[in-house]
Amino acid sequence: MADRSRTLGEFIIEKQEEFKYSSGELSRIMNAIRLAAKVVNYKVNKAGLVDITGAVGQINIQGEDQQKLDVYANDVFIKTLTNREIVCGIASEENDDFITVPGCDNSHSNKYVLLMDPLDGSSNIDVNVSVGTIFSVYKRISPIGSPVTKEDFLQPGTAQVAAGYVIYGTSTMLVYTTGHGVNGFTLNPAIGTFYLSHPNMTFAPDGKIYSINEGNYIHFHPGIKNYIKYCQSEEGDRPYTSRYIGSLVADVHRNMIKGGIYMYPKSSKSEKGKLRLLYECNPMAFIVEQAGGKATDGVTRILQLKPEELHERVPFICGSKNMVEKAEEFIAAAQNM
Ligand code: P6P
Repeated sequence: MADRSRTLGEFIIEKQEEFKYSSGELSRIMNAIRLAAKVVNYKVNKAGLVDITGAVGQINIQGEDQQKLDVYANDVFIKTLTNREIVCGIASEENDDFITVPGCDNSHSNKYVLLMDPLDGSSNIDVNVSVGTIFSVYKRISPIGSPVTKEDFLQPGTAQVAAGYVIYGTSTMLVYTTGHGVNGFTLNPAIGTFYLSHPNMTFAPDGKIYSINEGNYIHFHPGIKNYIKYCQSEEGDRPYTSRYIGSLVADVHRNMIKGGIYMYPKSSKSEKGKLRLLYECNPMAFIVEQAGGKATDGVTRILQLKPEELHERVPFICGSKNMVEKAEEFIAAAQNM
């Protein structure tokens, strides 16, 4: 039974020695994320009451309508991390280029960069469905004290030192890993404290839930179509249940707790899929693997992909190991036909 009296702050202190290279900076990053998550949570929960839902009339680099809460969440996380001078640079889904934290080129010796999707699933905001924040942390590769470079952000997912998400749902949770398993903390809104509610989260090797936008069925490649039909067939423990929230964090979180597979594959509509490698797929893949699951682009392990651009998209399949491997089998079989 979880020791629900342990707070996130206490957990971070207890686990301090597990943070690679850390002289307390990674703990300070987690503390900054904890604060920003509470601030964003407050606004997300009030979204229906104040004029903060709906689009701001701007288009972000993804060509998507920027929702007001997107912009607000982006500002909150950037300000919180910048004011505390704990990272050298930040890359965000909402910003065309990376941000160099002032002073990073001389006045402080910060050694981490952070990448984030400040509010994933924002199309769900106006219909009161769960949304999330996704973050990924790397140690910079450029010399400390010099200006942060694009290469600091274009590292393979295997180099991540921490990754996590916040899910703003029926309750607000912060789930993260530093490479020593996955732990989930639930916010008690009455006192503004996150408590350890889901220690050592793990994916069951099998599950009975498949998550994919079947509205794109006619555009999927044969391997994915064949796997979907496999999920729907009357054999063994099938048919599986189809569940798709349209919010990556919510779909993966549910699958981690109940077992299942999430897929946003490539298709004739988008040969690279939709999800972004650096601040959606890599952090979620790190978490999924640390929880004993698997994450691939259908052929290659996500964490081994070498990024070329900040906002590049990749096909993404993750979840219960045996389900992901079965999907990979169907993809390989179709390619060999
Ligand atoms: P579609 C949200 O926009 C997102 O990036 C993920 O959170 C979600 O899983 C996916 O896109 C939904 O995309 O095309 O199915 O609406």
